[in-house]
Amino acid sequence: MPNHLVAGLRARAPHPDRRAIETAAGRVLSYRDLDALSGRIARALGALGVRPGDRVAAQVEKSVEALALYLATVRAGAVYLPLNMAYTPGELGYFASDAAPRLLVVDPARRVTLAGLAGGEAGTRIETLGAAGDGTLMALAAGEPPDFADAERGPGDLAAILYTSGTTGRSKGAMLTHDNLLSNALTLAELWRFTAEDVLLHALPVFHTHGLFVATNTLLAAGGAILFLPRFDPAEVLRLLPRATAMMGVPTFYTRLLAEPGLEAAARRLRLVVSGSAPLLADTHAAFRARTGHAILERYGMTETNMTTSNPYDGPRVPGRVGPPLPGVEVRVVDPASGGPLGLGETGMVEIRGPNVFAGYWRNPEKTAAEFTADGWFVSGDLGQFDGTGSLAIVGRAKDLVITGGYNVYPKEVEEAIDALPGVVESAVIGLPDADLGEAVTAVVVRAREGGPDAEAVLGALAGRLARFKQPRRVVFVDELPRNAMGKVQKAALRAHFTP
Ligand code: MLC
Ligand code: AMP
Repeated sequence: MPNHLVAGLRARAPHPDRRAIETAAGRVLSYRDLDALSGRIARALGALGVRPGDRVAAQVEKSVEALALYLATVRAGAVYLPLNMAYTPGELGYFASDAAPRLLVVDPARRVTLAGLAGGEAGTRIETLGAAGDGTLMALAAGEPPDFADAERGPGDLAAILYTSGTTGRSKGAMLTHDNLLSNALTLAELWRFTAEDVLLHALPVFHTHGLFVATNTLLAAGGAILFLPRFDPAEVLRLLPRATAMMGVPTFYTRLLAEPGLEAAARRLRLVVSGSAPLLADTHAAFRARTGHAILERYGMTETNMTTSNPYDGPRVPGRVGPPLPGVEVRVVDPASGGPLGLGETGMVEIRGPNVFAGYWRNPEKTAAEFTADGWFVSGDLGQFDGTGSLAIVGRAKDLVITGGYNVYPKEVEEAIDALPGVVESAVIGLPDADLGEAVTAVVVRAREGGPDAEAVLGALAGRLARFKQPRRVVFVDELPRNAMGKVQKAALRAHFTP
């Protein structure tokens, strides 16, 4: 048995001399180089005691080595668990205890702070990897030979666990199989016409589905090249865009690029511009088209399902719609109360079934059971509506979620942190429209009559406890929260009231 994901990605591998990755600083790795790098790391993982099925967690800066660590983990038959660099040590402690990784790879600057996470149920070891490819893991890998026999793994074996914030405040690990990732990569490569001639500008983080799987796996599956930027920086994107044939991003990338005078010239060689992870405003779509001639192709996905729908490559890319289901993927819209099917134009819960849908939440069968219907459909928590052409629109969310700059923030987690402060009676966290981030995290707080904190004190107390992107941009105070007859806080009313 081969290694399902790696063998599948290699099936259309170009000549080993072809470019796989080029960094913004001009470092070039061919497919052969990338193979050798991930091979050395895979051997190092083995030397560190990582066995098939073990979890390898990584909270590291974006680098070629970080990407190679992902590939090495999968080649070794282990399960990759990437973590946002913005997570605080407290947040990281939860992931480490829940996932029980055999190995935790961290930035060299954090080794001392995070040393307490070693040991535990899986005997977690800690190694380091820095932005420049430095650190103890690479020192070990450098001493290993480049060839590595990939561990045998079947379609249903786990390749990765990605944590998504939970409505109850605790993150859940979405278990993604080899075939979840491979089937999606092959489908997208074909649908979006990626070939070995393509060069993808990659400015997304590599700890989420979008940057790690949609951008990376799809390009590797097609044998194309990745132009790898350490982060999204508009000036750097404009400098490198003329060399790319395609780019992928969250809507904030495109609104920020529209503020750049050189956009038209830089975008001339592109054949495809993809947006996802959050709703793309019709205005952004129109402005980008007017400036560059490109109709941004919007697609819809989730950590649990990878990509589910996409606007067509040929044919109309309708602003505000995310397109029909991908080939092999089924989507239905149902009445959230009865579960019964709804007709065209009717808004209801989006449910998804197909090879893209994850295997469940890590060590959490109750949550898994709660989010699947009896007949095996995943309940997305998004509200959608089909039109007569079979194209889906995401028109809202049933789940209480804020998406800021493409990052998800579950209000409950922030509310719990605010409610714990002395002098706070209760709070409600909402997302308000924001021209840059799509939605901005906003805290609506009820204080005790005396001795309650001011906005600065609330923000000061959250700093260091919650990742920066979860911290409110604005704190407002009210005498009481609006509630419905059931006593539930009416967040829609709060949003309406505070939207400028
Ligand atoms: C950074 N900050 C954010 C933020 N990103 N705050 C709220 N929301 C965000 N998204 C903080 C910074 O820490 C900083 O704090 C301050 O805001 C200003 O930072 P900035 O320099 O303006 O932000 P920047 O670093 O440029 O980041 C913005 C961004 C980035 C949009 C480029 O957030 C990003 O790369 N987002 C992509 C997210 C993503 O990949 N999502 C895919 C999920 S997968 P301070 O303290 O310095 O002021 C998924 C499935 C699917 O959803 O369908 O794809
Ligand atoms: P995540 O859990 O980080 O993977 O975020 C997934 C969520 O992002 C989905 O459930 C949607 O709410 C949202 N999302 C992703 N793509 C789109 C899109 N094109 N339009 C609207 N919402 C989207």
